[in-house]
Amino acid sequence: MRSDWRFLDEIHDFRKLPKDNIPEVIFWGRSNVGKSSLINAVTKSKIAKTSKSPGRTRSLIFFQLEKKLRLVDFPGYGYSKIPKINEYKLDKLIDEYLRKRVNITKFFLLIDSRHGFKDLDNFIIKQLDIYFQNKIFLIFTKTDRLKNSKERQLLHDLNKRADENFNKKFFNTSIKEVNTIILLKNFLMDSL
Ligand SMILES: Nc1nc2c(ncn2[C@@H]2O[C@H](COP(=O)(O)OP(=O)(O)OP(=O)(O)O)[C@@H](O)[C@H]2O)c(=O)[nH]1
Ligand SMILES: [Mg+2]
Repeated sequence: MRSDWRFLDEIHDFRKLPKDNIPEVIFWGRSNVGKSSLINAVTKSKIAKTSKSPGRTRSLIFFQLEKKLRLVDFPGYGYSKIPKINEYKLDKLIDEYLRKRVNITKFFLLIDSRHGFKDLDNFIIKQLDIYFQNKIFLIFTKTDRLKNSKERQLLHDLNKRADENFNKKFFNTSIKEVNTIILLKNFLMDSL
């Protein structure tokens, strides 16, 4: 099936955001957690730029399905090697987007299934919860990299925490396991 997703825009300035109210779904999480890769997987395309090294996405990048739905590829957090002056501008843009954007419908927060929740993840979930409580969903990424039963147990523990501590619906994904992507995609399409 042909994918009708396309790159829409790369935004560095709040005033340049798309003016319409098409629903927006955000992908956020630490640098290198797999946000851009997951966007490519669910859109069955290569519209998002991915990289082996962290800090690839440094703006808000919008992808759009017809006039129905947008995905927003967020810059990763927790990567310290980026000049502070650039990061200040980016933080301001993210802050303003989160405070003022009215058409945010879902918020996917990605956690690397091998590394679990870090302090910054916990902090961000808590902050987002204030405004977006029912719109936040957790995604544990790169599950193909869990090699033994001990590592699978860690994922089980993370799932339990997502449910019991954070009270969030969650997904376990691997861009190499198509069934995990289909589940996420179906859920995403419910935003339509
Ligand atoms: N094995 C495996 N590797 C993955 C998976 N998802 C992403 N990766 C790899 O992880 C690396 C980072 O992926 P990106 O999608 O660029 O990560 P990102 O979160 O967009 O990173 P930033 O834009 O820097 O914040 C790349 O080398 C991907 O190929 C997965 O499900 N399994
Ligand atoms: Mg990226």
